[in-house]
Amino acid sequence: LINNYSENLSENEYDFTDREVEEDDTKQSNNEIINRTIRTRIHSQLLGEEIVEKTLEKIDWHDYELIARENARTGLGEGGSGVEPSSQDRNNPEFERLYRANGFNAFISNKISLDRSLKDIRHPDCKKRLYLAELPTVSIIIPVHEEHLITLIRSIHSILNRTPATLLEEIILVDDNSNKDELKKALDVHISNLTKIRVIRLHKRQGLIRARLAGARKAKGDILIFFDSHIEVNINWLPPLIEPIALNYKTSVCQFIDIIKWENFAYIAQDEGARGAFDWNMYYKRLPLLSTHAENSSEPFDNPVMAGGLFAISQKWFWELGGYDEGLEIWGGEQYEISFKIWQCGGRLVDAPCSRVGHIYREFNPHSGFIFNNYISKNHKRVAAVWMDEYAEYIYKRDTHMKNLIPGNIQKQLQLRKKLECKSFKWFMENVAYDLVQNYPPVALSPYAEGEIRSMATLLCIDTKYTREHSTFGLNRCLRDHRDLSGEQQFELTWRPDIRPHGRELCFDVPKQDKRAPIVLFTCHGMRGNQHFIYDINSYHIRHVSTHLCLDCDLESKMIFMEKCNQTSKTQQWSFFSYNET
Ligand code: UD2
Ligand code: MN
Repeated sequence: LINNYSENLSENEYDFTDREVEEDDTKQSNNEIINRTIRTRIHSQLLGEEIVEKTLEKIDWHDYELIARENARTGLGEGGSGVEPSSQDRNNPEFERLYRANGFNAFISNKISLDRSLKDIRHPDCKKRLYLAELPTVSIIIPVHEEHLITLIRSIHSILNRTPATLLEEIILVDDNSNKDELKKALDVHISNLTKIRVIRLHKRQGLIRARLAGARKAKGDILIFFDSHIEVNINWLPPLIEPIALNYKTSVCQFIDIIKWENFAYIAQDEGARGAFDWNMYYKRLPLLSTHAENSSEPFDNPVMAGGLFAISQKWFWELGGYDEGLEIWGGEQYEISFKIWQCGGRLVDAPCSRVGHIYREFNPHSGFIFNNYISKNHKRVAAVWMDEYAEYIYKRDTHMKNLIPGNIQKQLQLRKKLECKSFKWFMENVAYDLVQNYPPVALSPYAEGEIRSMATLLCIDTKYTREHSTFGLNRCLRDHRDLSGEQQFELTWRPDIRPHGRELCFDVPKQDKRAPIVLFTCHGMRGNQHFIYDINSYHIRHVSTHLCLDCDLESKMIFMEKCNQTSKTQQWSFFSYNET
């Protein structure tokens, strides 16, 4: 493996120096606080006061030599093209293993150069734009938990190759207690030896939020940039991202996030921009661009809520905002916390169309791990309780369980909100996310049922195994009885009413009315039809409304399907882990 990538590494123009892997102490020492205070003073001179833009020199930051070199590259995946798996690939046991372990086709990633070129898909105006000649320095912070090594190294290469060296203070990789030997070894030996790269190791899994905090505490750059470990930055991504911050340190900036397809690593645009938002189940959603943006489409525009993974913020503003809430666990919710804080406490969040970064959106999350610990809901509860005022009620009405969830100690966050004299959530909803309610109405309905769906005849559970759209699925041993298993057995019978694996927008769908009609996963449309199910608590039937068929299973093959309803058939009886009659 080392041989595989060391060749590529030496192509890199950065030299190697000895470095030690730093151990994290999670707590800050006094010295660090003093250091930060001194640094902060320097920052406020550098970034603090509004600078009059006109008087400052602007330059063309494009690296034309690099662009020419990249254009000349040929090979698999070059120019951001996709690499289709061959049938031989698919039959290789490693292909499936790497997919399961990562939630993307890491087998394909291994075939693509660490320095592959991308296609310049920016708005044409971006090619002509100039940015301040003097820009602040950046520290890039990347949390890493059991990530695929080659993909991580490609992320680092893309940063080192496409970032002006004068602006890059460092890349800080925070290893969130990964267990993979090859990953740990590569981080310790090869990666931490690269100039400008620092590795911090956490000895207990902290989750991505506290991992980012641990990185931020060590950062020396004026600006913090947070990334995931499976990204590729595109041409001239940095200057447009940080110029708005240089002009006002309370502005935080998000890149346009492009898609690196999990199937074949093709680099494609997600769309030509949208504004971030959420619905009242706290799922991240997007709002249309405003018409005012059309004439100025390469100009940064206001964004109510960031996607979470990729953004830039000045050190000074980040710490004035208290960093992230340390009580947020593992994954999720932090994008809302930081976005609400930025806006409500007097800052601004914008998207910069000329700064583009690709991200692999996984097909499923392979590390969700302990599904019995509902940390995502708890994170959302903390954010709602601190920042959302009376609007939190909409969430609680949707999900009664959220109302009773205890958020833990939030005194520090409440005090911060008071100290910074932050504005109300009503202000945010009326001035920043003013079209959110119209797009995502807070219909006050909670799921009818949620949790595992257990067959009373077999005592087995329905398991969708993070499978993709159009796939069928069947029964498996229940995770609740066998915690060593992996699988996807948490479902919701939503108010629409449809049945979906928790946190995914795929629904049980009955496309045909045959005998033993199959059930497949299909993108949720919320229009009832083929996705309309009800649960009858008296007969324990799960009934498909339009076909009048009942969910049934085969004792032998463990398949599930739809069959004519039969009151006495035990194979048609199902228990939902929880059921609300409201
Ligand atoms: C999306 C965001 C992510 C974060 C998350 C919600 C984008 C593109 N990505 O994540 O940044 O906001 O939603 O919280 O907007 N990791 C750890 N420890 C853990 C779990 C994850 O260090 O316990 C790392 C992981 O290696 C990765 C990063 O955190 O580098 C984000 O995790 P992900 O890529 O699994 O999550 P994703 O893309 O769904
Ligand atoms: Mn990610």
